Amino acid sequence: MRQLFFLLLVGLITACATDQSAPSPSSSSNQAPSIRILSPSNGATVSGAGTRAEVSISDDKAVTRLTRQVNGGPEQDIAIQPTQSGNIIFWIPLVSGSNTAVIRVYDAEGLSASATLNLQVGGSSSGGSGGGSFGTDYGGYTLPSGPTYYVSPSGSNANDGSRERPWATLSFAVQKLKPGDVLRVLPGSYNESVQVTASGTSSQRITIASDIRWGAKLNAQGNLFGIDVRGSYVDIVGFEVTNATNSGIISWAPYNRFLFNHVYGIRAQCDSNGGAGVNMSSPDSSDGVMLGNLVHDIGDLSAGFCTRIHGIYQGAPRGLVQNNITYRARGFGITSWHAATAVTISNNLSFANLYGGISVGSGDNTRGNRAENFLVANNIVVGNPRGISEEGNTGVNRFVNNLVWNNTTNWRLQTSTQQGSLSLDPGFVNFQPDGSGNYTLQSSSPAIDKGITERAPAIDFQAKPRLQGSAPDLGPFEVR
Ligand SMILES: [Ca+2]
Ligand SMILES: [Ca+2]
Repeated sequence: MRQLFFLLLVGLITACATDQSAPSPSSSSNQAPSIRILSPSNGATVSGAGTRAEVSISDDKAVTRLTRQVNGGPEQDIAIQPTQSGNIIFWIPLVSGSNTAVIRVYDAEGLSASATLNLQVGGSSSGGSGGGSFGTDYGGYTLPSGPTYYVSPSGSNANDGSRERPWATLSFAVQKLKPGDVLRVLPGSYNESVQVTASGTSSQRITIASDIRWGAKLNAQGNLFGIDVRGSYVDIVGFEVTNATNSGIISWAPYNRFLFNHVYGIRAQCDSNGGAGVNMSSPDSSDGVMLGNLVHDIGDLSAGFCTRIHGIYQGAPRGLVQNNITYRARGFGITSWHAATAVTISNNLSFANLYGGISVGSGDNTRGNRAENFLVANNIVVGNPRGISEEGNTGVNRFVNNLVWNNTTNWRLQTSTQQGSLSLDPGFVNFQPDGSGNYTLQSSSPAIDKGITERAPAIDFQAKPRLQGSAPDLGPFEVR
C-alpha cells in the first residue's frame, strides 16, 4: 500500500512537470535531435577516395556530437561546436564499389538520430572532386558550425544573407560578421578587393570560406590587395585570388589563418613595397597560420629576380607555414624577414622560383628580433638558384629532414647546421617546372616516411590525415 502510494505520488509529480509549458529540466521534455542529408544524394556515384558531404542538423537544445560510420567500421567523431541548428560539411572516406555511410547526431542527453547514405564509387581513384593534379577538395577539413551567412554572384546586398537569399558582394558581407560567424561564399566570379576589419576571438573565430575549394574566384581588379585582413582571429579559406598589385591575401594583425587558397598572377612591383602571394610580413601579424595554399606566378617574371617579391612571406613571430606549394615567384618561394622569429616552416614544396626556395632571415632588427629558433622540416625544395638559405641577421635555427634537389646551391646556412637532409630526386609523379605537373610522390619515392613528427600538421595539402605509415612524408602530399 505504501509502495502504491509512492508510485502514485511520483506519477503525479511527473504529470505536473510535464504539464508546465515553460522549458523544464525534466527528461520527458527533451526531444531527439534530427538530421537531414543535403549532399550527396542517396545512391549517387562519386569518384575518388571519398566525398564531401553536407548535413542539416538540429535539436530542441543543442546537437553536441556528430559521427560517421562507414561500411560497418568504427563510429568516428566529426568535430563540431554544439549548435541548436546548422549545416555541417565533412568528408566521408569511401572504397571502390558499394559503400554505406551512417551519419548520426546526438544531444547532450544522449538522444540520437541517424541518416544513411548508399554511395557507389566508380571511375578514377585519383584526385577528388574538381580534378587537376593539385586536388581541389577540402578533404577532412570542416567548416565551423556557427551562425552562417551566404554570398553569391547572383545574390543581392538587399537580401538577408541566408542560403535562400544570399548577399552579392564579399565587401558588403564581411561588414556584417561577428565573432563565431561563418561566411560561405558560393562559386562564381567576384570582381572586388575585400577589406576585413572585424575580429573574432580565440574561441569564436570568424570564418570566410569559398564554399567549394577555389570555386569563389576573386579578381582584385588591379587594386593593391585581394583580401586585406585588418582584424584578428579570422580564417580565409579556399579562395582563388588574382590580379592584385601588391599581395593576394595579407594580414596586419595576429592570429589569422590563411588556408587552402590558390593565389596567382600578383603583379607586385620590385620597389620598397614589394609584395607577395600570401603575405604575413607585417610585424603585427604574429601567431598566424599559412597552410595548404597554392601560390605561383608572383611578380613580372620576365623582369628577372627581385628579393622583395615572394610567394609566401612571414614577417612576424611564431607563425606556421605548412603544406604549401609555391613556384615561380620573383624572389623566394617562402621567406621570412622583419620581426620573424620562432617560425615553423614544414611540409612545403617550393620550386622554380627566381631567387630561392626557402629563406630564413631578418635584416632590419624590427622589434629587436632576429631570425632564430625556427624549425624548418619535411620540406621539398627543387630547382631554385638557392635551395634553403639563411639571410641577414640570423641565430640558431633547426633545419631537419628536408629534401633539396637540383638547386644551383642546395644549402646556404650561416649560423645553423642542418640534419637528416636528402639530396635525391624526390620522385614526383610528373615534375614540370611551370606548374603543369603532378607533384604527388610515386610509391617508390625516397621522400615517403622520411619526415619528423615534431610540429607536423595533422593534415596534408588535401586535408587528408598527415600521420600515415611510420612517419610523415616530405612535402605537401601524404602518400601513405
Ligand atoms: Ca534534445
Ligand atoms: Ca607516411
